[in-house]
Amino acid sequence: MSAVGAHRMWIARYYRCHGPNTCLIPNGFCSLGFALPGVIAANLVFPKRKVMAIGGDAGFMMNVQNMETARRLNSDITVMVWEDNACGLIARKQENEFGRHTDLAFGNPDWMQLAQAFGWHRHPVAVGAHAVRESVRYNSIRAQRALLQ
Ligand SMILES: Cc1ncc(C[n+]2csc(CCOP(=O)(O)OP(=O)(O)O)c2C)c(N)n1
Ligand SMILES: [Mg+2]
Repeated sequence: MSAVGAHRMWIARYYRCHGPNTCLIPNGFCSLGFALPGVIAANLVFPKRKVMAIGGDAGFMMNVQNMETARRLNSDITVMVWEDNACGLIARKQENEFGRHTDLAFGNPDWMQLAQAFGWHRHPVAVGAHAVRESVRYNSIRAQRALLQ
């Protein structure tokens, strides 16, 4: 389950689907904040499948309250947040168009405290494809609600 932002471009280009309808990317209206409620819904529809959302920090924070929904529904999900402390895609688009961008930076919460507050497991991911792969594998098996950052 992809959110909307710079990460979406990477998912669309590089994620290898192994079956139809197994990678959902919001197009058209491209609603920011789609991924967390989306992956909770995916887990409700397919409770036995491993489901994961990847999103940016702006989109994740837009619907952060659904961390409580996931806890209440006992969702088995993994959520990876790509943190750049900005609306990255918009900054990039504005730079391409105008050579500069407006004030698109913001601060984030302490992810550890956020995860703890909502009863989630949190895991900082080291840089590199191998580390990311291992972290996703480990957390999707071990943790019921994992927040990877
Ligand atoms: C409801 C809504 N508001 C605004 C937008 C426009 N928009 C598209 S991407 C984006 C920024 C996304 O930032 P983030 O989630 O941090 O992802 P990043 O690009 O930094 O990876 C915004 C504001 C949108 N798609 N949907
Ligand atoms: Mg961002």
